[in-house]
Amino acid sequence: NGKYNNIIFDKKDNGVVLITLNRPKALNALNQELCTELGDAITNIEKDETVRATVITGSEKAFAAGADIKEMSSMSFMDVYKSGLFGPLEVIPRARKPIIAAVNGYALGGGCELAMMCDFIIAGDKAKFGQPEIKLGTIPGIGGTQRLTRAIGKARAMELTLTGDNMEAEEARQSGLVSRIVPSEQLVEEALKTAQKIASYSSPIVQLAKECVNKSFETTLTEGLNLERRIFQSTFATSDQKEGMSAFSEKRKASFKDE
Ligand code: CO8
Repeated sequence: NGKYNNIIFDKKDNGVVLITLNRPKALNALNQELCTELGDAITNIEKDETVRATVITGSEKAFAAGADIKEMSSMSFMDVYKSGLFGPLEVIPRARKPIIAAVNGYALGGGCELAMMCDFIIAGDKAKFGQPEIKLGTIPGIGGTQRLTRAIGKARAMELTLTGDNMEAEEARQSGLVSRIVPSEQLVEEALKTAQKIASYSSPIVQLAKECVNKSFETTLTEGLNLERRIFQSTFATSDQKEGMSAFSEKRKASFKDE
């Protein structure tokens, strides 16, 4: 972990990496250094064939309370524009390997947006989500208006964005923002278990499945169905599909080789 100051990078021996945002005094506010480190970590994970799934978490009190307001407050338009503020986080939605957000406590502003960049969110029962930028005289800038609206629908996304109010974990689950809720003290363990399950499958096939689900946000139903069918067919050219189906017939556990 030596090279990171704002995150803890914990590579387990089962193909899973746990990244913990680690600026406790600032409730994990996303400063530029943290974003650069997180981007670097995900870039390395993408290149590392021994990593198959990642969990990003924060602390029990806060996943992340937003972009670092103190760092941003005196910036000019040119500062924000030229620095490409938060650009390093763009590797997260572009990643091919799965990334799970494990959210305890506050996921506000950029924190909510970071969680939504991940493939899915598992939340602790006391998690709170919101886009409070309006209270600061600005608006969400790393996907909040787009991803929250796609996740929970226009009416509630609009209300949350315009009021800056928070949404509790239970509502986040009911509205589809999070996949499920677990007791907060079990959150990280549960997220790691889920990541480990995903990591036990063929990594390239997992990546293809993820690509297809994500495509549903970018294309028409007909095109999405065509892509899915073609990718489904292409899995039959892999040894992992042969292994998975043989293992079922032979009533044994499949041993995937990522081939
Ligand atoms: N930035 C910097 N510092 C923060 C932040 C933040 N977002 N949030 C909390 N902190 C700091 C506090 O200043 C405080 O520091 P100190 O002890 O030095 O005063 C410490 O963390 C603890 O916070 P609180 O004392 O406020 O803790 P509370 O439990 O009383 O309150 C809250 C917790 C409700 C989460 C409160 O801290 C809060 O409202 N935080 C700000 C939430 C917010 O407005 N987030 C949105 C930020 S803007 C944003 O994310 C825009 C992203 C898009 C940018 C795109 C650019 C291209």
